[in-house]
Amino acid sequence: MSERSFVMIKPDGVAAGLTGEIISRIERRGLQITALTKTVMVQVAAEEHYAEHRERPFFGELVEFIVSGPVVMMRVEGQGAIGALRTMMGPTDPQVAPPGTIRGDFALDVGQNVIHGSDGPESAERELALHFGG
Ligand code: IDP
Ligand code: MG
Repeated sequence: MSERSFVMIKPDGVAAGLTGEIISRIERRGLQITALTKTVMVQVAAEEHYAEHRERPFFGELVEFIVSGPVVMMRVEGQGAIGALRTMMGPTDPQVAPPGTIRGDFALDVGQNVIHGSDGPESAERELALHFGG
């Protein structure tokens, strides 16, 4: 079944020059990028994006990091896109992310783990509405 996901290359990934590599992996997997923009996210959008983590001790640091530089935001569509992208990203903590995953290949720190991808259909629709208006 075709799904839509919201994917974001975080400021560390953009700064490390990984935009092309990550877009290439998504395309080569057979997924469609149907919207794409490079921008510096405003504070309120970052807070809303990570609203589920508002009470976590790392929330302030997380929002500060996300607005610290340009990000590349995408709407990605295709069969099982949400799960396929989460598998390609690897686990949240790059220390346990296997080689071959984006986080396992390009990150070391849980706070700077290169990429975001929606964790389910509801968060995907919420995030796409927030950042792309749908
Ligand atoms: P996810 O990005 O794999 O979906 P979430 O649990 O939704 O992971 O957490 C959102 C983001 O918050 C993570 O990608 C990571 O950058 C950051 N984060 C999660 N846990 C920690 C932590 O324990 N310390 C610092 N940052 C964290
Ligand atoms: Mg998440």
